[in-house]
Amino acid sequence: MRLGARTNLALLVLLATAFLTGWLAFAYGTMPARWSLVLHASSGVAILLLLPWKSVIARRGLARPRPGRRLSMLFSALVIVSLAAGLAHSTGVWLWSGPLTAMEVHVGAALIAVPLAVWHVVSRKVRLRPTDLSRRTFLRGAAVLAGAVAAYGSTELVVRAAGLPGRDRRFTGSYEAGSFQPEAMPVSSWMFDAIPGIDVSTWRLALAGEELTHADLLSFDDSLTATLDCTGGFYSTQDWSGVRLDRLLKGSKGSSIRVISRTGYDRRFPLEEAGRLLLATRFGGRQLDAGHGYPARLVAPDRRGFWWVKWVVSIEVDDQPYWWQSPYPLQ
Ligand code: HEM
Ligand code: HEM
Ligand SMILES: Nc1nc2c(c(=O)[nH]1)N[C@H]1C(S)=C(S)[C@@H](COP(=O)(O)O)O[C@H]1N2
Ligand SMILES: [Mo]
Repeated sequence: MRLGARTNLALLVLLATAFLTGWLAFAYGTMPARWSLVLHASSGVAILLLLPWKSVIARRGLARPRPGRRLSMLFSALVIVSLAAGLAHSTGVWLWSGPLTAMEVHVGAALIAVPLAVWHVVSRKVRLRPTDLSRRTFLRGAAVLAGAVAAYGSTELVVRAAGLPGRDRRFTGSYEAGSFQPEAMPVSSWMFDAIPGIDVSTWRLALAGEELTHADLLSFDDSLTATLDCTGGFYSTQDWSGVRLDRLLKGSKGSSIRVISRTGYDRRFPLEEAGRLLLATRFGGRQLDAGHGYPARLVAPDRRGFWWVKWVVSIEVDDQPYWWQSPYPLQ
């Protein structure tokens, strides 16, 4: 009984940690992503390690004729799908089927599981006693975590020793795809944005009261090599060219830059970053194609793919702080 309460409590902490560190990893295109993922993967593996104990609790629970048992089964299935897809992605044994990547299945199943997890925990009260929060419990918790870090470390060693595709992933966990081969670069979107049909003869870039045509943009030739790292689990490095935003914005005053797509999708950046942002019209020496953001798309080095706004129609500078936006796009 007590063991049951502690197991459930440990699962609660681990589920919350996995969920938060998963999103934290997505917030970075730089090294903090790696540390978030070490914690993430360890808590994920710890959940896996506790499942034999949890199955004893579950069997007991299922024996009671309590309403909502089916929802608990659905919740279990989603957690198992998420765990399996996470491991499939990290080892590389399965990376996609049809339109979905293993990473999308991993995150999608976890997202659908959230309301069920809340319901599961709220409707099944775990009665804690003071002794459950003793030094001993704390030490056991630490032991579970240490075991999980070790288990995660060993999965990484197995991936390398067995030469599984997972050994070639980047520090964000993403796999290389079509680098320096624009025609082989995957096309992706954050959620459901469809590729708009854009006629360049009427397309204009709205820029602080001014309007630029596609031909105006093509007269610039700023270049940089940068890696687009999609949270869907792939990355692709290309030579991009177009125009740097500091050149377009010529000393505009304000605190942030808002880059807006034809589809309505938008992201805000600190104004100081203008010199590192490129509005690209070409990649790999050829024109962008519709899927990759033609006629112009943002290149945001060291930021995850969702910052790389495609089909840009407008760039604004104003006083709103850049962090005053949803941390992840909502469309
Ligand atoms: C990996 C995550 C989890 C899975 C897959 C899972 C699954 C299940 C299943 C299938 C049952 C049996 C059916 C039922 O009683 O509804 C159950 C029972 C239960 N679960 Fe969970 N659960 C998880 C996490 C949690 C957490 C975080 C808590 C609370 C903090 C919790 C508390 C309980 C309780 C109190 C029972 C009832 C046990 C009994 O009646 O003897 N579970 N769980
Ligand atoms: C129920 C919640 C979740 C659980 C239990 C879970 C568990 C896992 C596990 C076991 C792995 C494989 C770890 C390994 O390399 O051995 C993994 C990988 C990963 N998860 Fe999750 N995860 C959850 C939710 C999320 C969410 C919500 C996100 C993002 C928003 C996310 C992002 C990732 C990423 C990027 C990887 C790849 C790490 C790598 O390949 O190095 N996860 N997860
Ligand atoms: N307008 C718009 N731009 C967007 C997105 C979107 O959904 N709509 N998705 C972003 C995401 S999540 C990624 S990973 C990249 C994908 O760029 P690619 O299709 O050139 O690989 O575009 C970004 N720009
Ligand atoms: Mo993405």
